Amino acid sequence: MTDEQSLRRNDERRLRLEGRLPPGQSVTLKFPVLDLGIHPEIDPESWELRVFGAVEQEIRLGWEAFRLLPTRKVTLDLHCVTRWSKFDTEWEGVSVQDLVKRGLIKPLAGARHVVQHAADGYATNLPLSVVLQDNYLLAHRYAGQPIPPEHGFPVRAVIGALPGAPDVFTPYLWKGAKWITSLEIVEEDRPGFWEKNGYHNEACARQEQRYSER
Ligand SMILES: Nc1nc2c(c(=O)[nH]1)N[C@H]1C(S)=C(S)[C@@H](COP(=O)(O)O)O[C@H]1N2
Ligand SMILES: [Mo]
Repeated sequence: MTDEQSLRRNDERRLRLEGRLPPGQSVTLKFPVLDLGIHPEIDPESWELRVFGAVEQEIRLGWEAFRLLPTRKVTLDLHCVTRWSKFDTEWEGVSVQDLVKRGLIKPLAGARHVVQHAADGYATNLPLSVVLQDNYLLAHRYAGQPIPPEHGFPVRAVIGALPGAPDVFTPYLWKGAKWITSLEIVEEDRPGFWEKNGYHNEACARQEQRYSER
């Protein structure tokens, strides 16, 4: 067994004991890249994040405006539906909860869901209540560096488990759009790319909601 393999096995034993390894998952120390195969090259200067739909007023935040927003640093355990989990990943970025609190985003009374759209044509949906949780972030930094291009530069949505907060709902990693360009707030839920293609709409990692029953 190589050093890396034994390190991984020790981690896996510890994380399982700590109750942090969801059923059917195993530990990876690498950071696999999973997507539709298109890696858009985005110039931050021309990037913008649009928030539209069931909101009092549509907003567009360019890179400079985005970078002036308050940020949070969050440590997340990432769970991918393809069965790898990566623990204690460090992200910095903007919390949608903070944007709502500051009145920058004003969801209409009937707003219930959010469709995240990305520059490669990908989309994924989440309940608005989940997007407002502490474990959902519009991240512009990973591990103290700008997000690597293949992981979503300049800004990606990321969602994972908060170590020590097992009761916070945590879906699989596909529920965060890399190269994010807009958040569409909607009243009626609308499935995204994988949700239309057989994956579970809620996607709770702890409950192993991988595929839809339909
Ligand atoms: N824009 C975009 N975001 C995406 C995807 C994609 O194809 N395009 N794939 C999703 C899937 S299926 C997974 S598992 C994660 C993988 O993130 P990673 O490549 O940083 O590991 O990104 C999610 N976000
Ligand atoms: Mo995935």
